[in-house]
Amino acid sequence: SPAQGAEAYDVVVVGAGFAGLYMLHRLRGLGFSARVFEQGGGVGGTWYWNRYPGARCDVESMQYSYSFSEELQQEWDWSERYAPQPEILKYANHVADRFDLRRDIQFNTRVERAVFDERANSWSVTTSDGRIVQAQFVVLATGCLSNARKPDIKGLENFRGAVYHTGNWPHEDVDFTGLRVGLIGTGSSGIQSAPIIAEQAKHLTVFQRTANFSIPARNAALTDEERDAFRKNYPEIRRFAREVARNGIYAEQPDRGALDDAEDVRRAKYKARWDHGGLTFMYVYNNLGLNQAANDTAANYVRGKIAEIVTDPETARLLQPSSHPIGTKRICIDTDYFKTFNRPNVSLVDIKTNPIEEITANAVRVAGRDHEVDALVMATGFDAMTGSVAKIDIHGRGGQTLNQKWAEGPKTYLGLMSAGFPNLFIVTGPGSPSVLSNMIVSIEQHVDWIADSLVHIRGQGLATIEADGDAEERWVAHVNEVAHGTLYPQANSWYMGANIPGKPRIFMPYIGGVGVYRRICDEVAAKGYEGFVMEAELRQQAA
Ligand code: NA7
Repeated sequence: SPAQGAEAYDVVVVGAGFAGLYMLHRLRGLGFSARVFEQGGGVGGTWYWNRYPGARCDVESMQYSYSFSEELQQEWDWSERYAPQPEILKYANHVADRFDLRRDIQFNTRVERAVFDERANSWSVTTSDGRIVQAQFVVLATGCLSNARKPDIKGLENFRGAVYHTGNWPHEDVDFTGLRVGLIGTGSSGIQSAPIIAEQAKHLTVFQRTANFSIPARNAALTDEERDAFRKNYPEIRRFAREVARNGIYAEQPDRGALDDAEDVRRAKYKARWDHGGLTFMYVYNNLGLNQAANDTAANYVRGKIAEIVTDPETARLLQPSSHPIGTKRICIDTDYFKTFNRPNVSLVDIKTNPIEEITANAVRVAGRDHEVDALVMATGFDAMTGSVAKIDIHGRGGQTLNQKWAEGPKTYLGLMSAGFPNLFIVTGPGSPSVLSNMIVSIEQHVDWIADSLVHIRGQGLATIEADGDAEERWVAHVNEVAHGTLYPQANSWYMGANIPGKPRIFMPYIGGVGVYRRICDEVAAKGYEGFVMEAELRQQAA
């Protein structure tokens, strides 16, 4: 038990995004005392920070929502097929209010350090306001795309205009009217924001390192009929998303491979999905992620579309992705992205062939030419999946830090725990489907699993739960093996840590599918938490 007088909780939760909010709600319902620390000034996590123009979820709103409360899912009205960031943030705030969560959340507070006390079997958690609190358990609900990364580009500090990062956007309105804007990065954030910035700015120059595949969203207002269709069928939709769909999204599942259809049939199917819009483009066939020739058919279809949309042939050529199979970098979902390059005030600069030489006071220099800009938007992504965990100085058994242990890449058992770090859970950590799935489906599954395990521990009067080292090794090998049976590791993606110089190249998420993964987690629990070590007594005290 913690030192007399110290502030103590059963559980400290780090982060008040969708994972932290639901974790807190479950813990309360089970009678655990809990405290959430959140670095932002409000709830919502990634949706609190990513306020850039055009920010939107690429999972449809009726599915990118909690399922744990029937009243909530019946009563909340999503306005569009793909919810814009302000509406998702409003939803997160609604959930916080509706379930009275705020009183246990401390905002504007970072967790800086967490040290496991092997004698007390509890964590000492140091926060940025200089306090230390004790907790038997710590849950890292720190998010997968939450540590925005501004790259080190030579001369950036000399730039005299404003520099923004999409993942850390100001709360006040940013007005680009009359300005020449430079946009660096063409992942989802760059692709979503470019068309909107282009409408406002005097000129937009997009600096592209890797051309990306993007599918039209076909976003539209949701009708009452569409909302009702979901609401009536939610039990089946949610069951399917959890148990059947590989990525936690209810959609028609492919039953054949791309090469099983004749060319004209295949094109007709791609066209139908292109016209329908959204992520389901990739579910036309079941082998696009597995077979290069199959993948080429989809990739070529999209390249053809880009060539049709973009009028200038050289720009069209540059915008056609060639460096990776379609889908092996997160596919983008856009509204008028490619069309934007037909505007007279938009230009594309290839920084693959000739990388940015330097940024000067008022320009981005590429191949000896200065592209003058008044403002810069960095859409350069995140230190994904591990970045926010790594920022916390976590000490487990024997004083080992998690950063030391993960120096060659993250190691977890089921993405939930890491050996040597007892009573420390991660929600949607590396080694779980996380970013390859509808995050809310994965968050709910992890939070429920963690909640159940805590009830088990309390019921049995146990002191600790910890991943067994051998079980962890086997899981890491399995995650790796499944990934290497696919085309995914071919891309220099953030799934691979490839966007961060020096980060180990490991395919981080588990690609076996959310249904398979859920069954594995459930079986592990049913077998008395197989692969986890649980102790009633204090290991070190006996020694
Ligand atoms: P992403 O998908 O990581 O995209 C970042 C983009 O920035 C990508 O085009 C990168 O090119 C580019 N980038 C990164 N560093 C540099 C440097 N140093 N110079 C030039 N260009 C650079 O981040 P997003 O925010 O768009 O999206 C993240 C996820 O959020 C997304 O996948 C959805 O799941 C939601 P690269 O491809 O590395 O060559």
